[in-house]
Amino acid sequence: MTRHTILLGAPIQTGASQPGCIMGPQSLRTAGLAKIIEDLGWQVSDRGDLTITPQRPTPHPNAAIHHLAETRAWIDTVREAALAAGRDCDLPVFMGGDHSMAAGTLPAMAARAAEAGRPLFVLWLDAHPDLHSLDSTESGNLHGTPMAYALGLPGFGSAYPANAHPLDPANVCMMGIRSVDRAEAKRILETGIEVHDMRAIDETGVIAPLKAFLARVAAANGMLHVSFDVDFLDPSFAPAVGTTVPGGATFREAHLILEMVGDSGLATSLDLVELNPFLDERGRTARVLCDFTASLFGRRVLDRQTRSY
Ligand code: 5AB
Ligand code: MN
Ligand code: MN
Ligand code: MN
Repeated sequence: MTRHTILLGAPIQTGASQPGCIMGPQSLRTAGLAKIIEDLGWQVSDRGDLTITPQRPTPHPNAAIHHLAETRAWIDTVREAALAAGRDCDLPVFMGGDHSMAAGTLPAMAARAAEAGRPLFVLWLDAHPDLHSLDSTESGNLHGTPMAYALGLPGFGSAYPANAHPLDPANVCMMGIRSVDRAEAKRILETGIEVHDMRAIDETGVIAPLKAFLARVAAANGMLHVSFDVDFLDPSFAPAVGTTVPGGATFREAHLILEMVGDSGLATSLDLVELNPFLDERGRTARVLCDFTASLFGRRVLDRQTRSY
């Protein structure tokens, strides 16, 4: 049976430190994302881009916070549309937009998993754990908060919507982490989230920890959401991101991770976030992301056309 994916654009940039992510979905479309997935035998529908209406500023006791009202509106809009897309296909692709998008997609995918009576697992590929609450963020950039919110951690008050389907921290696996703020480090210890930072990846490689995680997902008959932040990658080959951190995943590490996830057949949704085309070099980062997405959707070396960046 032909499998079906829905592409959904969420051009959010109010959560990021600098503008540009608003162009993320269009850059992925220009790089040919739909055709690349179609060529792998999937049915692809593009639902276009979501929008929000203008918002009045919302005051918050943490004066550092930027664009709370807009980001909140995006989260509500994304959650609803992501749940609908998730119900309507096998593996929706949510095209950001900055990572605050995941404060909508994660609860939506958790609700979808609950409807199916299955647990949700999350593979988090990022330089950062994004474990700030509204109370703890010092930069005030809300793309640093989606994981804390999705886990149902305190510090959000009523400024974000109530989270009816908090993730189980035992079902989260983070890879690529290399920039962690103090409040985030505390939460990693408190929640016991599995974190493979870049040092651990240097020591063990990606294969063993990823195999173990995928085996847990399979054993639990879990659904698997992959949240892919561009800054997971080393900025030397993926420059189109505002929050570059040196020492990121190599092309080969990232490629292997996405192929292994693809081989497992376990992935049921994907975020592609933080792509800032204003910072790209000749569309290079958008094309890299399309290639990794193709790996997750089943493309293998023998299917591949030679391509250079
Ligand atoms: B991203 C930082 N922790 O809170 C903060 O790119 C960075 O979605 C957040 O992972 C990075 O501003 C958020 C220093
Ligand atoms: Mn992130
Ligand atoms: Mn990041
Ligand atoms: Mn970022």
